[in-house]
Amino acid sequence: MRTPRTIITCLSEESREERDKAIVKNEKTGILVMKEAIEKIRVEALRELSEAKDERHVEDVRIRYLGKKGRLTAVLKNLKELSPEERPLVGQLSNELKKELELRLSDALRRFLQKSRRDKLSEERIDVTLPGRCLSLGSKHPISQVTERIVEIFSALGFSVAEGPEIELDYYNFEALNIPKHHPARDMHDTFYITDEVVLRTHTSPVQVRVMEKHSPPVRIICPGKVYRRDSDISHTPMFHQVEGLLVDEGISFGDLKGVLTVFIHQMFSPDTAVRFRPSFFPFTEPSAEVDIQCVMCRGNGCRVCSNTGWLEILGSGMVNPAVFRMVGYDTERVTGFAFGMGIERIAMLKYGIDDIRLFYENDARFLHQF
Ligand code: 2NL
Repeated sequence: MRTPRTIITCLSEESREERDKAIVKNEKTGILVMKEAIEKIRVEALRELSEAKDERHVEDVRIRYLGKKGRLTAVLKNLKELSPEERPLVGQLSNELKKELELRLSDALRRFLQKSRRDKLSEERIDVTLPGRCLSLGSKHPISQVTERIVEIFSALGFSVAEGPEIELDYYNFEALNIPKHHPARDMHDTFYITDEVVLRTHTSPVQVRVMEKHSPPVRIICPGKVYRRDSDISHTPMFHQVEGLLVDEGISFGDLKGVLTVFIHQMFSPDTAVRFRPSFFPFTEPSAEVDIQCVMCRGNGCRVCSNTGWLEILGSGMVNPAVFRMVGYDTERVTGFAFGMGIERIAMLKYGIDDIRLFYENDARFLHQF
């Protein structure tokens, strides 16, 4: 058990002597008993206070000694039971002790408050030497990067960018492009139908039809954007991106088509890439050609990517079918034009050597940050 190191007294030496004399005088009246009782309260209160662990304990001591039902309060309440001579002496002693205890209690309380404030501050201390947290920056999606590059190349060749709705009328998506009612492309299994007359566009050609309806030739546009088909495997997703191009003017020939697309391929891949035009069929072009490039992986020697042919198909093209021009009111005697279309995912996969189209849509930052 610890005893308090300092004893606070509110009495001067002279008054202490006077009091002791008075106590001796009143010895027979039992005042000594009272003095001892008060001293006992004092010793016990101070001991308890010295053992207090926190503010709550201090408050507890205050209540038990100085509170309404406290031990010292009880002594003061009973003063009236004493004789008139005894009363002032005991009263003085009790008041002294009361003052002393109040002082010690507020002292202890202040010490605990300071300590908890110090503890809180050191808990909250910031280590300014720690390295900062890095902001993780995003990067442009490879599909956006490839789209921007395609737009850049065709812009330099004098093409403008045109955009249009992704939810499209059957008329613009099929009818105006000379795709007849029972063509396989219109099948419920290949197209997302909203209603009988409304579809999710399956290519960006309807944008070109809308531009031709509004503007007379010459027209030089490319139409990048999202398109939708009911397809899903390692090389197909229900939504993908396409760029289509259209050039209409007087005297446009298949030679112009070959020249423009060859320049595009040489700028998109490398100037020494071999290009091949292969006959094909599309309802909206006549004649039509599939465009192949020398395999970018094996440089034409044959590999898994080109199925050992040495060639990769990268776009479809052709001279615009006069039936399409008639739908938009163009004079087929005066103007001719060429058009082409390519899948951006396919171009990006070939350019970066990616073998699964689904990687573009998983949003795995480790994949996306590589481009
Ligand atoms: C492909 C083939 C092609 C077109 C798209 C087109 C647009 C109009 C008129 C005529 Cl308005 N043609 N577009 C022409 C040939 C091919 O795309 O394989 N795309 C991924």
